[in-house]
Amino acid sequence: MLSTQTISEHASEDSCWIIVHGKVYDVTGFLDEHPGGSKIILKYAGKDATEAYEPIHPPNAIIDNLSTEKHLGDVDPSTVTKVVKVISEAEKQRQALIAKRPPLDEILNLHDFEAVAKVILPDKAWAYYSSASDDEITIRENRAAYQRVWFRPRILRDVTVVDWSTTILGQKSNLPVYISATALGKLGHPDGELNLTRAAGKHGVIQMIPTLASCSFDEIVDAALPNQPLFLQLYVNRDRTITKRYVQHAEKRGVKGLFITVDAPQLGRREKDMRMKFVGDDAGAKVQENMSGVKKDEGVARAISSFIDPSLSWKDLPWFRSITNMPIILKGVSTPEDAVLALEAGVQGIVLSNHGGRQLDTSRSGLENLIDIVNVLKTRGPWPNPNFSVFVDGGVRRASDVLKALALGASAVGIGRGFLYAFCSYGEAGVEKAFKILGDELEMNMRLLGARNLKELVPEMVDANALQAHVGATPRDNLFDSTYQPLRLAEFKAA
Ligand code: 173
Repeated sequence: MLSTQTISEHASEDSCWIIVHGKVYDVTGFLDEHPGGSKIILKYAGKDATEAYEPIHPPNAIIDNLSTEKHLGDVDPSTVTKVVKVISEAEKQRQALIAKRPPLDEILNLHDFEAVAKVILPDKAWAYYSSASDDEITIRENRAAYQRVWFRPRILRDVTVVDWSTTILGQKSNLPVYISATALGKLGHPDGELNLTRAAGKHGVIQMIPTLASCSFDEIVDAALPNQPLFLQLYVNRDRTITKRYVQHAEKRGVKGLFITVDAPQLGRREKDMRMKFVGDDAGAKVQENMSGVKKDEGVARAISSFIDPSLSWKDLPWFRSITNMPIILKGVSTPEDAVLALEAGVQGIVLSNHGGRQLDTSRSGLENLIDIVNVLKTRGPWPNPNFSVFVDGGVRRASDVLKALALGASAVGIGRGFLYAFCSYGEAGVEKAFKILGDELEMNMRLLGARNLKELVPEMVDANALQAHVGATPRDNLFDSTYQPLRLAEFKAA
């Protein structure tokens, strides 16, 4: 056992020990390999790093990444000075607000979860989750696009019974919606992604596990019911042996689809996240003063994304096919040109996605791209193509959004933030409620639309003529609206 005194003597780049979950690790040789850079570890050199480690890393990350001789043993508890943790005023206020949340039965739609999450989340978490790239034009367009599509409902069709169940990549799903991957769930709730897994299991919904989940992959799979279908979102590592191990482990554990993210060779600049970086973090403030070379302009996401391989290309796809039998889906396709390349490459599907507006700003919405892409795919084989699924995500909050995307040819729709905010604000019960809301909305909208099942949703049920006209949805311009003074008009002379 090691005393805290001994540990604190290893607080430099030459010898860096840290404590995580009561165990001591020598991370000196790992400093340069840490995906988030060495400086962030050095902040905790010689000290307990558990609190900073927890929301960002799966529990086993440090054990798996360090060879056993670097596992130095337990901290001697008799040497630990119990610090009474001072709860900040801001945290006290936050807890008081959590206690005053609206009761769950007053939550009527997915927007409500978002409004509650904004109030009760720590600022850092809200900034990370809600932020999008640059001027945040695409994230707003993702919602606006759905508002430019109008329904053409059919009548007198005996809609007593309506059924919105489906299969997604051959897996039964009670909703034509899957839970899309969002990273770092523990920033927003202590149980992180497990809230989604448990609720999804109870309600027959499919969850896509994120590579950068706060919970470990195995914790998530262990929390699923036997035979509960799960998908995996993959960030491809520069070290392909790591990716291969990860993918093959996932397949062995029963994952039913591999969604390779292809729109993030570099992470977009999410300025709200970047501005939060060191705010309210005393240790961070010191680093900022004392250390040159700390990247002050990196938010949570960018700091931990350096392992992602920007060299990923079409040439890699045969390799993925050779290492797994799971269906392979490319997540982040935006053009008919790439949709055709994906079809020709023999993958099993694509997700029309702009990464929730977090990557290339002013890229178009998945919904708008769906129209062009379906038109081209129709000329390249059977439609719908049972061997090639087209999914859409981004901005989906209402069943009416879901129905519009399905009518225009989507196989199913992904929702990321909608479910994320449901668990941030109400845990697992929030996610269950979100499923219930979507089911109720689907039932009503399908009756009113005259579609008794998802097959009866046809392109003629929507008017998408305005979709490609971006007028009317011109977003606010932050520079002109917030910083510049308004133009002045001619003024009368003072009397
Ligand atoms: O959108 C994201 O924030 C994201 O995909 C990501 C990527 C790398 C690290 C953390 C999150």
